[in-house]
Amino acid sequence: MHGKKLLLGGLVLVALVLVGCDLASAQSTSHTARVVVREWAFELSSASIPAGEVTFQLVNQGQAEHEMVILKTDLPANALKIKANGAEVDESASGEVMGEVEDLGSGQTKSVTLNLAPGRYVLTCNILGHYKAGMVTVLEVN
Ligand SMILES: [Cu+2]
Repeated sequence: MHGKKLLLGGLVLVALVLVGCDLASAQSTSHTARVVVREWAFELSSASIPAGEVTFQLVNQGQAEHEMVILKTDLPANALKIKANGAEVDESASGEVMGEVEDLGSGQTKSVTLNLAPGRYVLTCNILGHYKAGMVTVLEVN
């Protein structure tokens, strides 16, 4: 009789440990990508990030105002579709717009949290002329 109680107690303990592991892995699906923005580049803290909840923390270390548009696309970073004005990316023709951070003034920090599926994403600044000046980079989500 006493042995059965011990066995039951052991099973409860194992169940609690398993639940604890589940909670820990759920929390680890949230990740942060730090992005330094300046003329004329994006510097990502990492070129790839696990799928799930991704928080982009942007800091504008440049002098001009910038923005960041996140596109899901397989186009090469230097071959996005350009609007008729020749100076802006045609966002919807280039891919799926996942989100953006606008009006990031010099010295400002802003963040956006997105739920990203595995795939290839391109980050660009779509202020007139900024994409062509080099403000584009690729993020792999896996
Ligand atoms: Cu810009």
